[in-house]
Amino acid sequence: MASLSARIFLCFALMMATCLMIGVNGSLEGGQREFDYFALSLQWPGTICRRTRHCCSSNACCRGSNSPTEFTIHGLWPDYNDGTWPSCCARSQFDVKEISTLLDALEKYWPSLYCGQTSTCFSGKGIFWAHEWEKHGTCSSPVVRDEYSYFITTLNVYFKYNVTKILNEAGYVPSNSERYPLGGIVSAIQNSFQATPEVICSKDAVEEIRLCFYKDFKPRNCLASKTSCPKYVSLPAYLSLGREESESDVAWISDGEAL
Ligand code: U2P
Repeated sequence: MASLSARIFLCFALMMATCLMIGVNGSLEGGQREFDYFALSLQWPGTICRRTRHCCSSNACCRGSNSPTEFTIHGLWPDYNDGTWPSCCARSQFDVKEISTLLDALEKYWPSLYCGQTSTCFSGKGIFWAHEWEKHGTCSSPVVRDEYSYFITTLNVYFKYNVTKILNEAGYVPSNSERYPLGGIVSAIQNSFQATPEVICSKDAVEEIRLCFYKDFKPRNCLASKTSCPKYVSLPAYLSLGREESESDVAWISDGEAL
C-alpha cells in the first residue's frame, strides 16, 4: 500500500515537473508559446564592415583578404505570425564544447562582424554564437532540440538556400557604384525559392536578407512588412580593413578592450 502511494506521489511530481518545463498548453518555459515559423537572417559584410572603426581578432571584417565576401549568417530565428517572437526560452547556457566539430564552418559562415561581446540571456555577456543560441535557439523546440542541432540545422539551411549565388547569377554583384532595383533583388530570390524574402537596409545599402521557412524548412513568405529600403539599393563591395592594410586608419584593439 505504501509503495502504491509512493508511486502515485512520484507520478504526480513528474507531471508537475513536465508542466513547469513546457507549460500546460504547449508554451515554453517562461510562458512563451511555441513559435510559428523560422527566419534565417543573413548579413551583408560589405555594408556592415565599412562601418568598422576598431579592429579586433573576433571581428571577421578584420581578416583582410580572408574577410567574408558572401552573405553570412546572423541567426535562425523562431518567429510568430503576428510579427513578434519568443526569446530566451530555456535556461540552456551556451557551451562551445558542444559545437567543437562545427567551429571551422561557423568561423567562416557565421562569424561576428563586430568587436565586443553581446548580451546573453542568463550569463551576462558572451560571444555572438552564445547570444544567438540563448536568445533564439532555446525557443526553437520542438524542431531543434539542443545547441548542436541548432547550429548544424542553421548551417544546412544556409548551404541549401545560397542567396549570394542566386543574386550573383541574376547580375546583382557587389559594387560601390551600382544601384539595383529592390524589386529585382526580391524577384530573383522569389523565383529561386518560391517565397518572398525580407530585405533590411542601412540607408540605401542592403544590410540583411531574411528567408522564411515553415517548421519543416520548406520556404514560405516572410511577413509583408514595411521595408527599410528605398527603391534602388546598393550591395557594397567589401573594402579591406585591418592588418594587411599598411595605411589603414582602423585601429586594432584587443578583444578585451572591445568589451
Ligand atoms: O531587428 C533588430 C533585432 O531584433 C531581433 N529580431 C528581429 C526580427 C526577428 O524576427 N527576430 C529577432 O530577434 C534581432 O536581434 P538579435 O538576434 O540580433 O539579438 C535583430 O537584430
